[in-house]
Amino acid sequence: ALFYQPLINLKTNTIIGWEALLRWHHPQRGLLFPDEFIKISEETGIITRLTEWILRTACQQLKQWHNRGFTSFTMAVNLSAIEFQQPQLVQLVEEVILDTGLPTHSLELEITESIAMEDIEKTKQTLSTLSKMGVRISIDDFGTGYSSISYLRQFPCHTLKVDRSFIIDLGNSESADLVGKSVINLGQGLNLTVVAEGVETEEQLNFLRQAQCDKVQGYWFSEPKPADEIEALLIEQELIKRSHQEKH
Ligand code: G
Ligand code: MN
Repeated sequence: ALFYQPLINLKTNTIIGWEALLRWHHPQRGLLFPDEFIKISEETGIITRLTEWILRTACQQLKQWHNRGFTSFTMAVNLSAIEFQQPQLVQLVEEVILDTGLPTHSLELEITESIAMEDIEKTKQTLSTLSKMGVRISIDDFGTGYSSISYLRQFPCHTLKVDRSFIIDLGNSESADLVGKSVINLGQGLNLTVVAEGVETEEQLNFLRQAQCDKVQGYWFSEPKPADEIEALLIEQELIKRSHQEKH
């Protein structure tokens, strides 16, 4: 199943997009997270069909929300190393975009910095093809893996997602604040949109707002939820938008 977690624009305080997160309703073990089954799906080769299903389902869902009037929503989809390296990835993305009728810039693909750094030339090539199509690229879990800032500068990517380990102590520790602010500056200095992941408290949020972080994501606003539970959030958002329009 796909669950969806909202991304919030810190300037407008509104939902501007979603990240699709994979879950498995296991008959005996309950709800499983990707770290428990992605590896085996790669080893068994199921990953190819899984990737296609994820991309299709996420894009179809986004299209439905676009049809309801939320046309500025984006959808972020995570790619594992093997998924990113699949030779048919670009073709698959093209197909899904065509079939669902989504604007390409509504789709954001997330790869971790470690995946990006595995084969620099290949990464540059794939990212450049996807970027030229209009697809947006996020570097996920930034700050946890091995990465080179000089390469990051050369990649055609658009968004930096700062790992939650940088967020956890914000507002409570001077050194965490200093590092947090520096990472935000670094991302924005590279002309990237900066997303703070794993925002859980008001202190973190206040700090991030002051530090002019672009977007936030985390339990503070909402856990990842199945599509049918998102209805309430959308209604709320619609009401907020309407009351803003009435004021202006
Ligand atoms: O690697 P990536 O950043 O895509 O991982 C997303 C994972 O983080 C999801 O499984 C999601 O459930 C989890 N997550 C989302 N928001 C929060 C949060 O605020 N706190 C914590 N601890 N985990 C979160
Ligand atoms: Mn992610």
